[in-house]
Amino acid sequence: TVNLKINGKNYVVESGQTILDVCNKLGIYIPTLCFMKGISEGGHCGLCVVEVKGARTLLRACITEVFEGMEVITDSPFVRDVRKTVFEMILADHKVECPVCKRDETCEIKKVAKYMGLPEFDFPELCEIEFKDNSIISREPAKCIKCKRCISTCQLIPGIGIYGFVGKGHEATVEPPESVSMDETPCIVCGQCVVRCPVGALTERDDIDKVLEVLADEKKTVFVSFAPSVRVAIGEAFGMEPGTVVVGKLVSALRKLGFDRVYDVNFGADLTIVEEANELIERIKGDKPLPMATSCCPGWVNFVERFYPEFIPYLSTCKSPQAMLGALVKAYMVEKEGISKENIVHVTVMPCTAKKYEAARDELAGDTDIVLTTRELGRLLKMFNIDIRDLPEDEADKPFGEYTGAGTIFGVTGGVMEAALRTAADWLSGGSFDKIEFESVRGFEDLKFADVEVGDKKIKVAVAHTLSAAVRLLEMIKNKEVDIHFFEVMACPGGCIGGGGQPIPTTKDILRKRAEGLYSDDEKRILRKSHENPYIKAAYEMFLGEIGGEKAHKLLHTTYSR
Ligand code: HC1
Ligand code: SF4
Repeated sequence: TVNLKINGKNYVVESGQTILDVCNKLGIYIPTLCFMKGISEGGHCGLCVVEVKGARTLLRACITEVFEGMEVITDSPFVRDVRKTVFEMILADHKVECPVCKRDETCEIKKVAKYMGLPEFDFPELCEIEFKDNSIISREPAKCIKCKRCISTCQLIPGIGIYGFVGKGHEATVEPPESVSMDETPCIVCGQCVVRCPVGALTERDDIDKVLEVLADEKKTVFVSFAPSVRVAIGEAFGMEPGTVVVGKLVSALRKLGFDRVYDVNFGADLTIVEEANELIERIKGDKPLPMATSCCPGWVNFVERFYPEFIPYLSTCKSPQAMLGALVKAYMVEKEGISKENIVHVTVMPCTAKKYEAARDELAGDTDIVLTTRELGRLLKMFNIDIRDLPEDEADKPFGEYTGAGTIFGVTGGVMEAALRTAADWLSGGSFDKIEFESVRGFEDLKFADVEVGDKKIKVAVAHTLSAAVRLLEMIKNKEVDIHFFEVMACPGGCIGGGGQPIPTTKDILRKRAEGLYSDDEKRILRKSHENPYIKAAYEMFLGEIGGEKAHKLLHTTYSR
């Protein structure tokens, strides 16, 4: 430990930490626009300067380690003055359009501006860059403050490295190579850069207008469905505690917006499990390639198609829950209700930017028409002054709004695996498998292995989240260092609870709370195994025929490309 003084008070703290680390833990605010623990710790923005007794200049708190006897002043007229100049320079590079900026109150520049109070600012000339890239991951270079967070995020989380600096000095911008649009890069659209951007320079393509258009069109029957992890995150957009399960209020909110039917992607997740567990058992018994990989995360599917195409045969052919639900509901409405297909619209609310990409895939054409992220739904509700906190609990429409606990845990890493094991183990043991919770696939370790004994059989599985962990697993499989039947990959840290479309910020603590929310939703359900969902059973009996049969295959399975 070291003894030091901060703002005149004595503290004893662990050695080896920076001043910023120590102050963050003590709750002493030091502004910064580039620092992000584990991602960007390099001292780029210059806002975190502090006075250290004996030093000839101000020092950056993010890169200066504490030492015995150190005396630090984090805020003084001099420190403020320097920070003000630094902030003016940052603003000079930033297109200020706060009233219409998507980042709204989550913008980190606004937080710093609040700290600055309302001093006389030399308001800089507005940045003149006009270019805007309207890809699914939209870039607005005029707002970029060159903090480098996106550069390191893309290197560390998906492990790709799309972004770099183009140009020099004041003229430099952060771009994909040769300044192509994001759609032309091998970006897998996970959106992790978006949730780490401190400002509105990286956002998701905004599809709110498309939703308003179909809701206003009387010819259209518009059904909406929302993903597992949206129910534990959307509350945050309204100041609720992360992880609060707001499924009933969310249903009310969507009805208020005017959707004709409100369904639940969790039903789609239950359906996916029934098909996927069946596919796994067929693969174990038959001669199709093993291990089988989950295929519900489009960030992961994009990654396999772009970087590991030799693994395409291992991907489950099951469509994702989003696509399965869309395909089933549309076919059902056409066949049973006589509505013509072109007048049915499926809108989804997803924690995920890559789901926008998935919806546009040729192989899944028509299953999903418009995808909104959790954040976009938050903005849409605010446009109509709908505050989720004030709404009563309501129930989703039957039959496609009913779900089991297995469906809901899809939203957290290990959840798809656990849901699949609940069903596969039951089937392999002839319906006598009592265990519901599979602790061995839970938790935030980025790569986990587990063996599940079912009678005299053993199912060997692995779970990875973040693609850098997935790459380690793929290399082990290639080198025959592991022997497994089935593995789950989710591109985002923590799975979809940490998706690129979720409310900002997403910290480790927030991830933990969202995960707890999903597990508590699971625990409260009477039915916790997908194949026990009575409406899933009815869907097969009345409409789909056999699990894994011809009609199920036509509607619920897909192929991959590239
Ligand atoms: Fe996910 Fe899924 S869990 S992929 O993370 O399989 O997006 O929440 O909706 O489709 O169910 C996302 C979440 C989501 C699908 C399901
Ligand atoms: Fe999307 Fe979830 Fe995959 Fe992230 S983990 S890319 S949020 S599906």
